[in-house]
Amino acid sequence: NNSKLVVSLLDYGAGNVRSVRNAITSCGYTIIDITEPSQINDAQVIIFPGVGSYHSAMEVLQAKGYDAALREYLSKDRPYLGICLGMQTLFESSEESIGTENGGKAPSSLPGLGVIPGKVIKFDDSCRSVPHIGWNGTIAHQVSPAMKYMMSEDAAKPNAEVYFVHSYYAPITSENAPWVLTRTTYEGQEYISSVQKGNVVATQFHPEKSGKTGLNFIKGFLESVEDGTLSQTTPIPINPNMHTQLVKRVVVALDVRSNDDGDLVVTKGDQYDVREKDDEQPDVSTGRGGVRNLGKPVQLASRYYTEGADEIAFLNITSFRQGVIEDMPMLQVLEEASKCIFVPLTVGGGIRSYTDPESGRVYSALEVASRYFRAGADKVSIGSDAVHAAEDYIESGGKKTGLTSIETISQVYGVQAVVISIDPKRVYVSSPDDCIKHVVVPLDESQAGPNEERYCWYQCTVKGGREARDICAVSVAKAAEALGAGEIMLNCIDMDGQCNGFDHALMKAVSSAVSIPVIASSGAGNEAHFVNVFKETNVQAALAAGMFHRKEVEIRSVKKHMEENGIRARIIS
Ligand code: 1PR
Repeated sequence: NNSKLVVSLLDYGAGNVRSVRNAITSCGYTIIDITEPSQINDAQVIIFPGVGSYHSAMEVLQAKGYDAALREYLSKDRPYLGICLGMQTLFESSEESIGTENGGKAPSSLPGLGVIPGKVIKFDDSCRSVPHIGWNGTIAHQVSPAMKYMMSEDAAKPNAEVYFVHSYYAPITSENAPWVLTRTTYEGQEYISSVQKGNVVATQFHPEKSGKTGLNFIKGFLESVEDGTLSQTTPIPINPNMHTQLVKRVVVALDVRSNDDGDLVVTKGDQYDVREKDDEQPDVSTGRGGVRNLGKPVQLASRYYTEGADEIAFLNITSFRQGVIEDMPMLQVLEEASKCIFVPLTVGGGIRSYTDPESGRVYSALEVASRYFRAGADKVSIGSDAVHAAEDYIESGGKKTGLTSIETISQVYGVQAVVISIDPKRVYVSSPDDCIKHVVVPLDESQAGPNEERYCWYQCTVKGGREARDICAVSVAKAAEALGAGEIMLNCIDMDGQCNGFDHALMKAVSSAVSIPVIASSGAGNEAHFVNVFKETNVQAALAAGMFHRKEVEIRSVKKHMEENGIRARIIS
């Protein structure tokens, strides 16, 4: 593309817009950054990827004087694409503007840009997981040139799934109905998933994280800005009986560490032990085998993106040893990965506050996380530090300090950006009465303990399974949710690398105790394990590592098997 069109990006510095940049660039367009209000009027086209909370977004727009300039730009029907909060801020107001910054006590209702009638409200979490995270379809209300490469060819079917992550939504009303470009259904709730009137377009979904479909949307939008056709939309008959569905996600995890030669490799453990058991040349001093090497992080992750992974997680598994702020290789992995991978990227390992031993400088968990977000991560996953935060929270009788990594990061980047990685081990007991402090779950016969125990509790560990704590997985999950986590990645050390399927008892216990989404992890060995965990528990995603790294099973065959068994998956062509 030799386009002359230059995209003006409104990045107010609140989060990761690297992926939006990468997506625009990969469609062949150049970008300039808006750094002062006067540039708004001069723009050929503006893309505004809102990040963070509604309140903080409006606060920054006001403080920098962008709000008035934007209102004027929009009133002249100039080309515009808002993404996520960039769509929500077009409405009159949002429930989210009730300042959670002040513990929800001080309402501070900053108005939105007020271009579209209506208020953005929160999903009811009494009957569905909130946030709405993942891949869902869209149903067109208008035919738009922006959608030319992503509209379903079959009018009776929704468009291909795109990636959403939000707790608040804009309901369709009679006043804003003419704006609706597409709608989406989340567990019975219909809402506006994109809008367009004239040259003003906005999406609740993240096109920059929606794989090929999302890139096609950006391409369709920018091409039609360029050839002046963008505003040529036509309404289409609305079928109120058509609905979309959030699909179950297939996630791939890459456990990353340096091997003994100092190269960063993807490795994979057996119950968290990542060293070769039958190494012909074990280390002479320790007698231990080398670190299992299953490939290069970015290369492997790109392969999984092309093969249809819905999400990719990089876990820095030796982060407890060194400070991550200096861990440039891991930051580089993120930077490189986000250039070619357009699905959500999570990074975990070492997200905590850290004191540099040389300078004595203290880096807060928020600073550490910010480095990763700027490098291209969409979510951070917190392991050990979440266990400690949960312990303190419970011990204090449920008091929030506002200072934990979970609280500080979710306040700035939103709850959806904070995943908690739990690494529990089973502790078998003969009867629930043997352990009153922790949540004890029944086990079926095949899972019974070494002495035929038919119950267990799941003891949390820190430092990659090396240290066990006196707290169970259910308690950590509940405390983390209360502190502001948006999702739980639930491992199980006993099942890790065993290829015997996921730990259903654990998945059920945790997913029924929290309302945030749970990702099942550890133990997948074949396609049927995914179907089983989705049928028998309420988890929203399932993660595997070893079976994909060893090329034993392909992502597309997992998804095919899911669809054949009535579980909706995102199938890519
Ligand atoms: O405690 O915040 O620094 O985070 C450390 C992170 O590193 C945690 O997310 C922890 O789970 C992870 N981690 C630490 N040590 C290991 C290890 O293996 N020695 N990996 C480790 C945990 C869990 C999954 C794994 C699944 C699926 N790996 O990533 O890939 O169990 O595997 P499978 O499908 O092959 O069974 P902090």
